[in-house]
Amino acid sequence: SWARCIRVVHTGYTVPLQRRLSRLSTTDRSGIPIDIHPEVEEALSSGKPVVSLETTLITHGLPYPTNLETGLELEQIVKSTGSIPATIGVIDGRVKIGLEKRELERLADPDRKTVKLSRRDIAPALAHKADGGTTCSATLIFSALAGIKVFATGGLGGVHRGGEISMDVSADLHELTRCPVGLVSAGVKSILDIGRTLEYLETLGVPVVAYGKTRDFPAFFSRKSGFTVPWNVEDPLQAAKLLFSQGQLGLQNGALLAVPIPHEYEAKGAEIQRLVEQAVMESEANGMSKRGKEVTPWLLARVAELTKGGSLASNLALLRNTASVGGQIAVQYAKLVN
Ligand code: PSU
Ligand code: MN
Repeated sequence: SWARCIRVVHTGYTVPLQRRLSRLSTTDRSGIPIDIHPEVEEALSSGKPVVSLETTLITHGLPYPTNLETGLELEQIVKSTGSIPATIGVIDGRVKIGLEKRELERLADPDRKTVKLSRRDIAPALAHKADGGTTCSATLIFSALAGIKVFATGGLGGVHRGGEISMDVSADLHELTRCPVGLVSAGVKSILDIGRTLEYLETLGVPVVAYGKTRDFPAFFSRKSGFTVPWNVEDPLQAAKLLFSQGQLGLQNGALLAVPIPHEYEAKGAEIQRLVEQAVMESEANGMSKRGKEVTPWLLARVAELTKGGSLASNLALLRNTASVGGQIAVQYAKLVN
């Protein structure tokens, strides 16, 4: 019936999806190269809250061993909210929804070759039996496939500075039009053109929602970017309701929930931003800005260097914060569904 179709679309946890999940997890029989961690599968099939986490941050975003420690810590933070974490990545050409500790260690190992995977890279990486870290775009895809409704990370990709000429626009943005997932982040990275990123999200029809009693769109290291957005949600329940009604209407897009970095890091934000500008200028002078998917990791590493690790502390703080907020939203979402 129509009502039932709607329910299937918006819960993501009802019969057809169950069937899809079980097909995916019996990979030996079906040959589909996805493994869902038993803990995640149990949570999904019993309607428990689940939050996905990405791995490009581990493979290309943070230095070793902070990357590994952070990956493990974010899982613990999600757990402490009552949600089940599902860290997503690619190991030996198989998509993993929920990683074992040794798999996370393998992705975090700087001596191993891992690739950065956005949508276009997924199938080639699988064909090559590669290991890879999933960007927001790839993580959104696999979250949607598994029926995970909330995904927490640091910063969404976006329109790069000069993107109107270079057309360097992250695949993350389009992915939010086809994955019904709430992406919880501290906005977009301040290495980007934030104004154009917001314009593009508007064109794509993706809700951009500030989290808290503010309409300021955060800029990763700072609580304010100078841009405001038309909507905010004040608490996890309101965020969950937004995602829930999007699903009830059968809208297939996701939403960006922008959570500002904790207040304590605000003062440092301005100083970091100055060095972000320097890093962006350097990338234009040395040609890095024209090197496709290498640009973002290069800029993040350069900013960490210029700030003598100061940006790293802020990055970790905002990641912990979004993992916690994501966990709380997923808990409320599960209550709405069940
Ligand atoms: N923000 C960070 N660290 C990161 C990223 C974002 O603080 O590592 C990653 C995310 O995985 C995001 C990706 O999806 O960078 C965007 O890369 P690009 O700009 O090449 O699309
Ligand atoms: Mn790019």
